[in-house]
Amino acid sequence: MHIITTHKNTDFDGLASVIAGTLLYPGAVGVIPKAVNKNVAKFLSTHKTAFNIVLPNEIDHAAVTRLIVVDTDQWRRLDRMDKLKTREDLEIYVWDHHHHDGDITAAWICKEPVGATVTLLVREMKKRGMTLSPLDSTVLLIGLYEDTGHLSYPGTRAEDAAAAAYLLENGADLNVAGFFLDPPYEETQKDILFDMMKYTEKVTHNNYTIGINIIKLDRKVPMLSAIVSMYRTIINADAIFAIFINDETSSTVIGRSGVDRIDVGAILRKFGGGGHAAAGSATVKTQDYLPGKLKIEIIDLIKQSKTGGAVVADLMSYPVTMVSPETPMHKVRTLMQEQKIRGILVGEEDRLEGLLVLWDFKKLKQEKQWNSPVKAFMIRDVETVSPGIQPSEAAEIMVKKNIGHLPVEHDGKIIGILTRTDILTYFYGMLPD
Ligand SMILES: [Mn+2]
Repeated sequence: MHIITTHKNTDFDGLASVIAGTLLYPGAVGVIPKAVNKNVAKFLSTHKTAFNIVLPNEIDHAAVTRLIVVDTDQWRRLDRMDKLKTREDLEIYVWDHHHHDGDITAAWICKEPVGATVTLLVREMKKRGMTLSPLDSTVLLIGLYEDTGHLSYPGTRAEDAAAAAYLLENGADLNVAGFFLDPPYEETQKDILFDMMKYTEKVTHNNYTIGINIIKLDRKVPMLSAIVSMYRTIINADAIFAIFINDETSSTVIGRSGVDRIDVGAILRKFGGGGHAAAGSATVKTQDYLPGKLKIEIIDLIKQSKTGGAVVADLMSYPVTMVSPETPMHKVRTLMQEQKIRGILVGEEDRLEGLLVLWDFKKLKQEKQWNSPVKAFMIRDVETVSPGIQPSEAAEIMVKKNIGHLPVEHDGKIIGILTRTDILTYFYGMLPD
């Protein structure tokens, strides 16, 4: 017997990957853990019989000869599979997209950092030229959309979008997908959301705003992660960590991030949890961390994180070319052409007096003006920035003042120049080394 299973508290990517597995490995049975997320439970209540899936207690573990694990690579996350852990004759395959290394030793493994595990299985389906039913395509698309935030989370790869295209070609129904992905909020969820809004501690790190909440739950609330995601958008934070006190014994931290540089999964792994850069969670025992202590530890980890990002000094160009204010315009033009630069600083020694950009050449109306000194055409009121500020701050100054060149000043000296090109290069992820 061949079985395919996934992690407990199964989300749609886990379910979709199991169902995709039953299509890729004909004859294999999908085993869905007893504990599944609320929206997955809602989906299964009406769709279960359409798929070849059973519960862990419905299988004969002794008869299992091949175990296919999807969307995790950790034994502790599987439901009632411990009996298989020590079996030496068992063949194990793993399909996963999580960054960390788990403890399941597999004979064959497909592990790549795409946005959703189902993307990896879809790639194999495409390779085999398979066509899918609209129902299968729909559930696979729900998994893909849930894990990638409709292809919007920073961890989304081009291949995820290609997988979505394939599923839509095969008839995936966006109305059905939308129904299960954005379930209506009920009173309990609204109460939690209002509780969160009453007070959020905000921490600023490297120009990013991170919200932290501690909320006491008086009963089990489904869809907490959806509430946290929504809350992050409402308060416009770059990332959010919500600590939910379940009872005296444990708290659950749910983190969401909208920026690549705050890796929620990496932070929550320190507390025994996991996830991706954009989304993660951890359940923490009160005996290890009281909620207040947990909050302080999370803030510390955010502040220590090495992925703090570049500063202007990392992006600026140097050395800078500076000409004296008396330099004739024709010389300035030649210099800029030779050096292929669009702006040049004007000054003496360390004293910056002005800036001339390509655009200023348009001020020259007569040929003889090319013999005039640059000081007659330069911009005198030059904005400078310090090397330690964030690229986003510098970008904001450029936008506000509508300028494309910012001389970088340190201890009264001009040490470099930051241009729009430098900023664009940075924001499109091509940080020069
Ligand atoms: Mn996943």
